[in-house]
Amino acid sequence: MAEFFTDVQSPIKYEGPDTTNELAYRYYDPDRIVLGKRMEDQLRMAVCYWHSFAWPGSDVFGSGTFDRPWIDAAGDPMDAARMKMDAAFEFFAKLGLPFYCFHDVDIAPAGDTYAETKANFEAMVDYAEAKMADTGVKLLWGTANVFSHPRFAAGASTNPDPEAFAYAAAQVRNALDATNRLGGANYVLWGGREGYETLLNTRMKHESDQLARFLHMVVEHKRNIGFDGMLLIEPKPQEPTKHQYDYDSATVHGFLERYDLLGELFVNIEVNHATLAGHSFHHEVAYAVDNGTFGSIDANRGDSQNGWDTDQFPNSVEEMALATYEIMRGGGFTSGGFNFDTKLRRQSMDRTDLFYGHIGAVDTVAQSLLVAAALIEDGALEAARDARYAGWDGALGTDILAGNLSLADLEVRVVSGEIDPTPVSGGQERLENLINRTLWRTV
Ligand code: XUL
Ligand code: CO
Repeated sequence: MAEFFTDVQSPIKYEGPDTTNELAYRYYDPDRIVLGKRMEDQLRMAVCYWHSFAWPGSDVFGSGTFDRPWIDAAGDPMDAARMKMDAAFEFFAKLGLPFYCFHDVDIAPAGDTYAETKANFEAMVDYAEAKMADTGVKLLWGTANVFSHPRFAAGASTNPDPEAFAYAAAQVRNALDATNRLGGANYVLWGGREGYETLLNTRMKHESDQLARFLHMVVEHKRNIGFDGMLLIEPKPQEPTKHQYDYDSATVHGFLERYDLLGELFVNIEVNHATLAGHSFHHEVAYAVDNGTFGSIDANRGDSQNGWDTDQFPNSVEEMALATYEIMRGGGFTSGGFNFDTKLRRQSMDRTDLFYGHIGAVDTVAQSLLVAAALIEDGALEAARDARYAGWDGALGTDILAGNLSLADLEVRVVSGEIDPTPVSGGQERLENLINRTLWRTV
């Protein structure tokens, strides 16, 4: 079989922070025990198929720039799909992460009819099954692309045309079955076109009801086939659609509650989607952890100077560490993990750039875990939060929360002068210093 990544002859290894080898891990040490688990099991990192193997490096102004013979391959599209998968699994095995993720359309070409597309997909799922057995690489999640084809221009489940809904249902059924067959740990639903461009032609409530019906059908199918992974919604506020219904963690939480889906679906939080929603990644993760909807992460980063989804490889330990702290504070991942939903820059055209991008990202996530562990073991951050809310453990706080006091009761006590709050410092700078000291000490 052809070898595609000839600059890397053996799997990337942990060599420690002082190594001069650019193709080595400095912090990701899979067997190191952190917070009671092997680092590999704590982080559950994955490579995504779409940006790394199916995307040629094109943008809206220009065509692909990347050196990817499996994308440019002439001839039988199934031969090209197998070549792409050979390259992908060679990369996965050499990078040494335990997981990967894919969309149906990433791995198999479309046929002239749906039946042909399905047959192509099934043949490629067989091929993937054999590759997974050979390499030991596992599937963190599968998903269906129900946003790229023109039939989904007005949405998948939220399309005004029920035939588009039905077509999306067919694709999701197949992708969920394939994920189950491949032992996938989760299944993701990103609603790229589940939103609207203009209210002039849109019935928002009708579209929300359609989306909820779709999700109930997915839950029912999951039960029927005995899939025991999590179903994950991936919030994003906009892009490609002007306004998406799964705007952020809180919006998804409200939606799940409204349509009786809480406990059935969880969130896959992407860093750059959080920032597009006007939140920090830290906020999105903390919201989901606190409300029992946390599932998994798409790790990447945006660019603070522009407003679109740049999907860059993460390189800020601070940004990752704050979110990782909240994940670990909540007990860590169950079936989720860190998937690198990341794109190389268009000028990073060499195949080896895929290694550099991932190695830096993996080390960033590994460092973030070390910082999170140090913060948890030190306890000062949580102690500061506890101290700030200590009043709520006293008689007044407990009585308020227990519903024993009315507005009128409280007013009586304020009028009598018994209650007269004294402002106290929030200590933000002191806590920022604590974070920085922990970063400097750990990294
Ligand atoms: C798009 C995005 C998707 C999902 C999977 O912004 O993040 O790649 O992760 O469909
Ligand atoms: Co994503």
